[in-house]
Order: sequence, then C-alpha cells, then structure tokens
Amino acid sequence: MNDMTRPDMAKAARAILARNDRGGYTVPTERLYPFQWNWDSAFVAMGFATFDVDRAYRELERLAEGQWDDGMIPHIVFHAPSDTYFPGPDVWGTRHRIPTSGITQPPVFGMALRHVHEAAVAAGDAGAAERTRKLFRNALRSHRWWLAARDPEGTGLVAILHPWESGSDNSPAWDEALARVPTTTTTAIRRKDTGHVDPSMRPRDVDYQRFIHLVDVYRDCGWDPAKQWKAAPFKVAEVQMTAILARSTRDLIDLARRLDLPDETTELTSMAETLEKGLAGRWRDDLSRFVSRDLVSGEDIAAPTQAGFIPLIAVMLDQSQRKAVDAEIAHWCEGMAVGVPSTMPSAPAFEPRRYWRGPVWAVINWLIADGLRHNGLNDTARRVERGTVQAMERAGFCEYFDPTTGEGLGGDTFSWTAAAYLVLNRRS
Ligand code: 9WN
Repeated sequence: MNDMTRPDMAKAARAILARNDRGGYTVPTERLYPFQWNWDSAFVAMGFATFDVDRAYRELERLAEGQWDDGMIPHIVFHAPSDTYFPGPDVWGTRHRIPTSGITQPPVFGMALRHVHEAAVAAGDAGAAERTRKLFRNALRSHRWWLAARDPEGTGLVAILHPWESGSDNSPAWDEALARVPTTTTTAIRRKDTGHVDPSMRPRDVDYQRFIHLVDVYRDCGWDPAKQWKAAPFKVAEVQMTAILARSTRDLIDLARRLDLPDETTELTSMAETLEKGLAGRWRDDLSRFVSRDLVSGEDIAAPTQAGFIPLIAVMLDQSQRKAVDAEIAHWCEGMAVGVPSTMPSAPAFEPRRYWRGPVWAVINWLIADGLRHNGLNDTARRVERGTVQAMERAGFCEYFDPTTGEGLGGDTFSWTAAAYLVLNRRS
C-alpha cells in the first residue's frame, strides 16, 4: 500500500465500497460481517457522499427498512441469508418483516443524514429535500425511541443493555458490569468469527457466553423495551452513545430548520438540551475525561477508554477542561506508532491487538477529531486525522490498527475504514 498515491488510495477506497455493496447496502467486510450493520452504514453513507450522493442516500434508506414500529433501528439488518456469521436471525427471534437483530447501535444516522443532505445540495441534486425529509422522519422516530426506551427516568443519559450496542464490544469499560452476567445460555454458541480472524484479536469465549446470555434474556422479554429495562442484568448509562445521540440531534435540528419544520425543531431542541446537560455532568476533573455509569451497581465506570473523549462532539468544554483533555489525549498517544488507542496504554487492561481493548479505529478517530474541532482544538484534530490517514496508507483499509506498531489487524477491506479515508483524506 505504501507506494500508492493519495488518488490511488481514494480509488482503492471506492473500490472497497463497490466490492462490499450487496444492492444498495454495504456489508462491513465479506464473510466476517455479511449483513448490514447500523453505525457502519451511517459512516459508509458519509464516505459514499464524497462521490455518489444517490448511493449515499440509498445506504440510509436500506438501513431504515430495518426500523421497527417502535422506532428502534436495529444493529443488524439481515437483508439476505449468510451462514458465515453468528448469531444469525434464528438466534435473535425478532418479528420484523425483514429479519433483524433485537438490539441497536450508536445513532450516527442523524449525523450522516445531514452530511449526505449537504453533499446533495452542493451537487445540485433536485431530489435531495424529498429524500432527506423521509429519512428525517426515520431518524426522529429513532431518537424518540432512544429517550423513551433507554432513558425512561429522563436523566439525560441513554443506556445500553448489551455491549454490542456500544459498538465497542469487549471494551474494558464493560469488564465489571459484564462479570455479573451469567455465562449460562439456552442458545448453543457456534462462533464463526474466530474462523475468519486470529482468536487472540477477538473477544474471549467467556465474553461470548455472556453476550448470548443477554440475548436469551431479552428474547424471553419478547423484545419489549419496558420488560427488558426491568430484566436487564447489564445496564450502563453510556457517554459515547449519549454523545452521538446528542450530536445527531443537533444535526437533525439543522435539517428541521432547513425543511421548515418548527414543531420538530422545538422538540429536538429540548431533546438536545437534556442530553447535553446529562453529558456535562459526567465530566471528571481528576480523569480529564467523561465517564459512564453502571446503572446496576450505581458506580462510575472509570476504565480509561476512548468513550471518555467522544462527548467532545456534543459538549462545549471550558478553557481548563479543553487544556486537560488535550493533554490527556497527548499522553495516551505518547510512544505510539499511531493514536488514539481505544484503551490508555498504561492501563493494565490495555491489549494493543485485541479488538476494543487498545487498537486504533479509524471511525473513532474521526469522531474524536470532530469533537476536538468542535472545541477549537484544531491542531490536535489535524494530528489525529493525519495520523489516521497515514495509518491507512501504510497498512491498508483494515478493521483496526495496533497502536504500538501501526500494523493493520482484524478483517481487511473494511467498508467504514475506506469511508473514513475518503472523508479524512480531504481534511488532512
Ligand atoms: C457485533 C461490524 C461490527 C461493528 C462493531 C464491532 C463489531 C460485531 C461483532 O463489528 O461488532 O456487532 O460480531 O464483533 O465491534 O463496532 O459495528 O463492523
């Protein structure tokens, strides 16, 4: 890869999106993830928007086909069968007209919709307003679901009921909360991931037992949000999720104004204010970052993970917080071949090659850079963006990168990494 020029790389990135296209939706990578994933597709839509606005809308429209009547947009939409992934539709046992999983993922959808809309307007696309208006409805319904189902007490923080919802599946942030979840399952576990990728890079078997225990519990609740909220053995009011929801809400407000929807603007503004207030209360001076709360134990989750920096996309820090967060990110990146690691390297839980326990993810860096810019930390934002682009130029469009060596790991020819290249390459 390293002798490729930037235009060559951009061409290769577009070729990956074309190769992973399954008819209007994009799989994250073939075999390892053979369906449509929620937040992957939102990032992918933004990648498509750099060269094909129609296809960018299509990605979101196909994701919206999986939306449930109660508003939830599931984390996986099983448009077409495949036997290379576990757990498939039979394990989830949901009742949507297109088979889907029963949990959700970070709502990047709203951010993506604004991005795609702006690209369409810039390209002079006459159908943009109509397509945006429809997808805006999907996004609004999903944000209402988030607040009703995942913050029923109105705290301003939304909760995840499964680590897979966070998108950061085996993050050290879940270690304590997940340890309480029994390892017994009524579903037979037939992992496929470790047949595609070195097991030392993936979550452990015991993690999968707990992941599937949670699926069993929620399936037994008939996927009813109120029943799940009561029965959940794992419940974390999460700052990364809340920040993405808050940022997306602000992006929807922007669209609501452009589409001349005053009632929706008012509703979304009150939503955004609630979430931003909730987030602001999760800042910890002693840690120079934000922390989630374990709603089962009532304790803060102090594990040092990337999630603590994501609220920058939604919250305006004061001067001393900005300085502190800037120094903290620099500290995490010290001595690394590529930053920002998903776990602080000096933490005992840090594993540079295992999934969400240390590796660098291009889309996470994209969010961190956006948050830094939102807070006026432009030099650090640029450094993060440039480092991410260079990591891809050296190692290719891998699922993630070892921060200590820059080596590309996990699945290769990864859609959201290619999308991140197309967007970040223009900025760095
Ligand atoms: C479970 C598709 C997804 C990403 C997640 C990432 C991983 C799935 C898995 O792959 O999760 O959803 O089976 O490991 O953790 O962020 O959306 O790329």
